[in-house]
Amino acid sequence: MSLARRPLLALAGAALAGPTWAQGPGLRQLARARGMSFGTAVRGQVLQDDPALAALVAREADLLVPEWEGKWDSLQPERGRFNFEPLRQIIRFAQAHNQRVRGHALLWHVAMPPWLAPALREGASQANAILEEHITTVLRETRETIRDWDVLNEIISNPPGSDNPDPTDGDLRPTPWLAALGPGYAERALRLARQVDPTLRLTLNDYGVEADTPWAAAKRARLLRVVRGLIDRRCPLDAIGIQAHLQMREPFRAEPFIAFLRELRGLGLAILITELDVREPDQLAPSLAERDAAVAEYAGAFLDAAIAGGVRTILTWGLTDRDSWLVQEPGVARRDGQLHRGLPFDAELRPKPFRARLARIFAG
Ligand code: 9MR
Repeated sequence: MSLARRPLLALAGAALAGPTWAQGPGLRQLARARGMSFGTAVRGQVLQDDPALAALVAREADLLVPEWEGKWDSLQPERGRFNFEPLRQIIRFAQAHNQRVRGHALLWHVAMPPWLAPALREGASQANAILEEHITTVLRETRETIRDWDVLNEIISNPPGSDNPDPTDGDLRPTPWLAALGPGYAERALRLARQVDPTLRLTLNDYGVEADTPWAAAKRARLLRVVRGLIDRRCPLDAIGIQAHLQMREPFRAEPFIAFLRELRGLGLAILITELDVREPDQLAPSLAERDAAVAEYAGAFLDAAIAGGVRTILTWGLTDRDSWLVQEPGVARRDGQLHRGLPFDAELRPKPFRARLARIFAG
């Protein structure tokens, strides 16, 4: 744990003893009662170091996704040396609390260990062998404990106008994987995963498809083209993960988003919200109460649309403002010294209107 986060631990005991969050059913229970599922990303280190947060995760979530422990740099820090202990720690936590775990991510161009990009440049047959060894070894390890993996993460290119546009008008994002293996790599990874673990749910997970903007519409079209191409080639694919790192400065409108979800469902795919959180706009409302109400409203409108479009599984990317990448990642954290309040609980683990909105949604 970083020194910067240490002082917050002093608050943990107080929050644990406090009257607010321990009342009423947890979100996991409310979701279950509605035939839905609620979960969150977790980091093993945080579960270990922060008992109050761990208790909150146990109470609120019935589905966990490792925020880091299922990525290449955790699982295969050196070429050919696999390290499953951090992932196993999260799986043990989940088992102890009767929670399920989903996997993230078998193929991504970020969180690559330093050896990987140079190794992929050794040529297509080496790159193929590396991908095959990783997917095979990891899925053999998790066959009994993880039944849903993000096989492909963020493979769709970002159109002009988005935060991080790609220098291409191709549908696939230019990454070391695309460079090494060509456009067939997505199909290759999915087929391999199906072969190693035939009943695993294979998920393609991506972001930037939520807003009512021209570039998000373009990204929805790119994703649909890629997915249709895979299905036309009878490539196995079961679900689409919509990350939903929402940004309040972007307009959201239910109709185009629901239409997109219906197209995906029409292709026989399940849809999950996998990484929900909300970035507040540059111009903040004057009080915390107003800010929190606005975040809840934005997230709520999005979730209502998602559910109308057939979503039954919702995960937030962390539960609290204490442990969120929104406050920790430079470039995403606010520049005005304020902390984003984009998750259901605040940094002292108190529930915010976002949590109440989730509870209302699950209560129907
Ligand atoms: O929240 C994660 C952060 O702690 C990591 O440093 C980063 C790189 O591994 O990944 C973040 O999670 C990302 C997720 O894996 C994929 N979608 C976007 C998430 C936020 O960047």
